[in-house]
Amino acid sequence: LAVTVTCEDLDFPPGFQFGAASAAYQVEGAWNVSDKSENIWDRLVRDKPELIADRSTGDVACDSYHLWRRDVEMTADLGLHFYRISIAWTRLLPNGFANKISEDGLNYYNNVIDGLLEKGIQPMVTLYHWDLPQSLQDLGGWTNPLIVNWFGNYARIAFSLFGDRVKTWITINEPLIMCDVPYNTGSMAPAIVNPDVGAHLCAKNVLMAHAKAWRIYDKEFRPKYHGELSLANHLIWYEPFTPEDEEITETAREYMAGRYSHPIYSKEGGWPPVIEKIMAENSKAKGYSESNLPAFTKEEIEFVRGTFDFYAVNHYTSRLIRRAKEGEEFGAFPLSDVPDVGAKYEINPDWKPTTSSWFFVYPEGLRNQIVWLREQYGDMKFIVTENGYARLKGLDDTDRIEYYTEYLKQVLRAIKEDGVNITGYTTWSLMDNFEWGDGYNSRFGLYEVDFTSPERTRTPKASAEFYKKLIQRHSLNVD
Ligand code: PNW
Repeated sequence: LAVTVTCEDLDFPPGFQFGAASAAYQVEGAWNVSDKSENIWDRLVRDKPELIADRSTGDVACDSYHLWRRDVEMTADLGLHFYRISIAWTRLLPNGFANKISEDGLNYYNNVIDGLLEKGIQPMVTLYHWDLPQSLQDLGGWTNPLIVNWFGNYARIAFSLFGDRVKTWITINEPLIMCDVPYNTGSMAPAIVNPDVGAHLCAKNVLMAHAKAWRIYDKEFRPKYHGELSLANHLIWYEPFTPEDEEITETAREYMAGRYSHPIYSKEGGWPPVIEKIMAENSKAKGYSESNLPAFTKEEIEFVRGTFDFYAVNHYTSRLIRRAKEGEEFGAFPLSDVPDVGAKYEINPDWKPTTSSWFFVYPEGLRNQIVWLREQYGDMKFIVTENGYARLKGLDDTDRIEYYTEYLKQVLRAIKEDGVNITGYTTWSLMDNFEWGDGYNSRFGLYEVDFTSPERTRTPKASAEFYKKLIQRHSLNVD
């Protein structure tokens, strides 16, 4: 029996905001223009071209460095409330350190920010979307605790240059994909395979660096600029494969989402206790003399705890979790199994695959994930800072429209039935772009980009028309 929904049910609450996102390395191009220096992705695509499916690079990408006016025009055509961009650290600070600000880099970001504001679109700015200065990587990058200060100094400069106009900041994008993927699988920059130690050093330093930036903003900038900051977490939702897998699934959630949430959002702070315990046991069993999960001191726990103004959710996909059988081998976390907690994953055959190997469609995952976060950490404001759909090129992307419709229905249910305070939603992505290891094969854009034309022509897809209407009506009831 079909359930009838009234138009009312499909309306978004007043004030709910719609945006779209992109990231510097994926769209800007101009990798060596002016005094911009090399970052770890510039290095990776040259050193290890075999890691990119089509052996492409972000050297030119969408050429947004030169075509930013067109990007702004697109955001205005869609009627976006906000556009989420990221700053390329090496474009603003060519040395990586705070001792030199690039004039051209500064002009570029001023142009984009002012261009958006002229059209009434709020810029949402991410400080770090994975393009670490190679100069800092050479000093250990995210495994060196000094990066907490390096990042803090970069953040302070960005706040002082743009904070008068940028009111929503994301400090760091997806610790899960920037720490666990590179150090467990070597498939993303800096591609250093060191699953026992590297991934966890990165995790702790990322949390500390985020907290440093939040505290700098809170103390030095919030009183005059009144903005909001958070860290964006990539969350793969886990459900039990069988009813007996309930407990291991909850532990796997603590590993996936808890490691990067508990230290910031929980009342007590620090690592999730269950993960701390498992990691201590695993490290001992492997013969290490201390836990591979680096401890937080009491001061550090207090330093990180509470450093948020909202929870930023990046969500695409889900997994089914089960306990590994005796002697069963594990794939690497997070795209495959969760070896540290002894969990294997399965895919529900009903979940449609996409052109990205890690990505299966399960709309309820978004609602379940957010409700879980609220249960763990209490009521707070949530913003979906990324959600989108991967497919091959083509303007007639009705499957993407279906994806957005179904995931947004789950956002509405979380708001209306579960009473979660979700205040905004962001599509990934405004336009097709360099999709990391998938190169230009896997397309996420509302606008198609012709990567064979020097003009990098952008054409709206069917999904762009859909999103525009949705924003106008402030409702999923768009026909
Ligand atoms: C996120 N995975 O990245 C990022 O924030 C974007 O830069 C990216 O384009 C978008 O999602 C779509 O992929 C991910 O392998 C990259 O599981 C890889 C994975 C997940 C997210």
